[in-house]
Amino acid sequence: MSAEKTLILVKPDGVRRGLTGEVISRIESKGYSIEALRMLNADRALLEKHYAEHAGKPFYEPLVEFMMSGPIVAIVATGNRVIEGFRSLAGATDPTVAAPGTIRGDLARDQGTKVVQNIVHGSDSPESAAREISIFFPTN
Ligand code: DAT
Ligand code: MG
Repeated sequence: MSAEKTLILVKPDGVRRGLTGEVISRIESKGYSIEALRMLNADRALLEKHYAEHAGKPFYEPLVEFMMSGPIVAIVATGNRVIEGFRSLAGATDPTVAAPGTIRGDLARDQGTKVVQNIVHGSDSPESAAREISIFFPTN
């Protein structure tokens, strides 16, 4: 059986703050493998595809703007149950209540912005992982 894959993003706040290495280190320290990695400036069309499930929500436009505010790093990580495992490493969406020990709990906080800035994205199901990987790594 081939190992599961997930799509991880280091968001613009993570890249700006020099936390890309820290995020990669936590992925690798947990024992997952990095299969692909690229830094990019995401455009609106790409982000609208990636965040289609959130279209129409009050934080949608701020989310797209935030994700265009600087470079991001897209990563495909692999390993058994990596989707669930990375979500656990990332912690809760709201960094104020994300558990200490998680990426969001240790490295992020409420910045008073319309959209939550929380360092990382991780796919939440095999279906979203496949869809999101094809958006960021169209040739994989
Ligand atoms: P997650 O990134 O934990 O999967 P999500 O998919 O529900 O969370 O939302 C995508 C991003 O949008 C999330 O990382 C931060 C932001 N966000 C989510 N809910 C929000 C809210 N109620 N207010 C502001 N920003 C929010
Ligand atoms: Mg999500």
